[in-house]
Amino acid sequence: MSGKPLLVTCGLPYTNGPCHLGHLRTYVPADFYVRYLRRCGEDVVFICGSDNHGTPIVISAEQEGATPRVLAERYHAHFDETFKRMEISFDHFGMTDDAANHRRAQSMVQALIDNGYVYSQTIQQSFCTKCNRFLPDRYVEGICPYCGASARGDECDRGCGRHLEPGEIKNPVCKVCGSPAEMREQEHFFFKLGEFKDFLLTYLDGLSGTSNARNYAIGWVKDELHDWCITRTLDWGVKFPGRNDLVVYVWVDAPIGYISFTEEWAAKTGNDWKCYWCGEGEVTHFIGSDIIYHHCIFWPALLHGAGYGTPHAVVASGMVKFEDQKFSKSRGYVVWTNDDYLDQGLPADYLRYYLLSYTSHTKELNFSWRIFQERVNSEIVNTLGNFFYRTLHFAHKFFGGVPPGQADPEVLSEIGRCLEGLDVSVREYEFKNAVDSMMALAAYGNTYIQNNAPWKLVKTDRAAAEQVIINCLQIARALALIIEPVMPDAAGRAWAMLGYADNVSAHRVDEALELVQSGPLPAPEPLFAKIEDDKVAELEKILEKRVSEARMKEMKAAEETSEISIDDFAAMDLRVARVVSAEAVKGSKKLLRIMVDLGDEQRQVVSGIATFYSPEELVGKSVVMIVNLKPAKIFGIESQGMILAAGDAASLLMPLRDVAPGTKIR
Ligand code: B3M
Ligand code: ZN
Repeated sequence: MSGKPLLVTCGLPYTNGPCHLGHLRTYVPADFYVRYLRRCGEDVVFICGSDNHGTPIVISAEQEGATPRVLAERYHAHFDETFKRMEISFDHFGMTDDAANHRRAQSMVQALIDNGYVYSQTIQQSFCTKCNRFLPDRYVEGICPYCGASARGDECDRGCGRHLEPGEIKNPVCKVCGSPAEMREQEHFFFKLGEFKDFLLTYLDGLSGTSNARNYAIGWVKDELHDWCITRTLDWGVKFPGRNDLVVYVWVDAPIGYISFTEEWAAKTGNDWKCYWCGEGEVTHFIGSDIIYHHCIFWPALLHGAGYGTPHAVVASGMVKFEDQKFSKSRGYVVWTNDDYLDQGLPADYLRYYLLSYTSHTKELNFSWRIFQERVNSEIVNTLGNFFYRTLHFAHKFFGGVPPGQADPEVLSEIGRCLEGLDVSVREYEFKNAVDSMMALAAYGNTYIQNNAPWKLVKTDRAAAEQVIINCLQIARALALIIEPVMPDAAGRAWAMLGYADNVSAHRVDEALELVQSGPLPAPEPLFAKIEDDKVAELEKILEKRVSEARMKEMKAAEETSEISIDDFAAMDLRVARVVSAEAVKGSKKLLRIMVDLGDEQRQVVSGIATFYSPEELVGKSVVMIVNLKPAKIFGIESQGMILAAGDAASLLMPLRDVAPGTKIR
């Protein structure tokens, strides 16, 4: 570490929906990181807040008949409380709609204007004649001009993921009333992002954090860097200086929240916010990998252009899937932190452990209740919990506490090695490795107590049994000290069971090497409880129910409109297939068993076209086939797809020009 004061932030949650596990994938590791550094005696502040502006919140508020501020405050309180329940230890949690942020955002935008980085331009913008208003960002939906997927006004969320500028979306439709929008001229203000190319390339070259953030950003900067429209026609937001009819784009005032929240914290605690944003201190942002562009390109350019310092590191977490499915609120693939987890009586510690140790921080995490149960039961309960309980139970039962003596040097060096590995991993943002090294110490302790069996030894050689248990207690004490950043609650209980009256977090991690002192111990209790099978079945049912309800809703909506989306169409894998052989199915007049060539594989299909075609006339023909249809048994023969035909006489669909077998139909 540089020894400089460090400010750590987390991406600000939008106040238009509850906290889910996708959020926690960023907040838990950030909290782990901060807790660990604090426990190394470093000067670190942990800042976050809620993101209150932007169209999603205005739209949700309109639908509810509430004001955006009321909605923002409600979800703000929700996130604040949920983070506390999850033991996320922010030093301050602000709101982007609070006065400090309005002030800071306006002053920064004014600085950008003064420094010549903002220009005005008249652009074509979607306008709804029925609602009589301009349609910024998510007020409008349409087609992505880059990839053709259905997209919302500011982002191609279901296709290529690109940020879309106002007016860019094709076939715009008003999100509120559904009527097609027309284009109207309006004056807007632009930030000259394009002028920051060289600055960004140099900046990104020296940016710390995870390599995914740096590498994606460098690729984008080299590829294309267009100016950003930074104003929107809305009432809700931070007013653009000198214009009452425009607010700044939410992605301008949201990251500025990092600064204004630091100001609020500094005022509260008597510190200097400038140290982090215009001085010696360093800033590390923890974010989800879907907002790398905003944090590694837009944000440093904004800061630099307004005369501020730039962040030292960006740590980007991988996305979360649920039971193998892409996260989707509308399809029901989501696990809500309160309803589905904490309110089910599950401890924050387990989820923290799972999120940290599942895989490397930048990789995708595929959440599954079964795997969650397996990991908790075998690692937390059976390895860590068991070792701890066996040690304390034995010490209490036979010696009434910690017997006098000193742990053996090998045990101390094992702890020392664990601390070293842990430290390297945390500082490289390899949180899984960090947690794994803690668990390796627990496993070492378990093997040690098992192999030395003090419960046998005590009958023949009490002194030897004493030495074994001192070693185990030394390891148990080290574990209580080092697991605190992962499982703060369990660490606190473990610390108390080891006979300490104070708070474990008041101790440095490296105190794990200080010798255990002899003295009495209270009777221990198990640290952890197993997750039972029926509990998991219950939790899985909640998810299944949500998914099936979402599917019903979707089907109903589809019946009403009878339209399908481009995604529905894309879900069908249609390909050109060449018939290799065909033969009648014995015992059936209608069926043919057909082998087709799909380029890289051959497949067998059973098709009801025997009354219209002879096997010979089909061989060599190219037909159209749906290949990802669920296989079905027809007359006892597996059919791996379906050949498409039209009309009562089953006229086969064939490509007009010759194409290779396996060619995809789009
Ligand atoms: N609220 C989007 C998100 O939650 C946005 C982050 C702002 S960070 C300055 O992904
Ligand atoms: Zn797109």
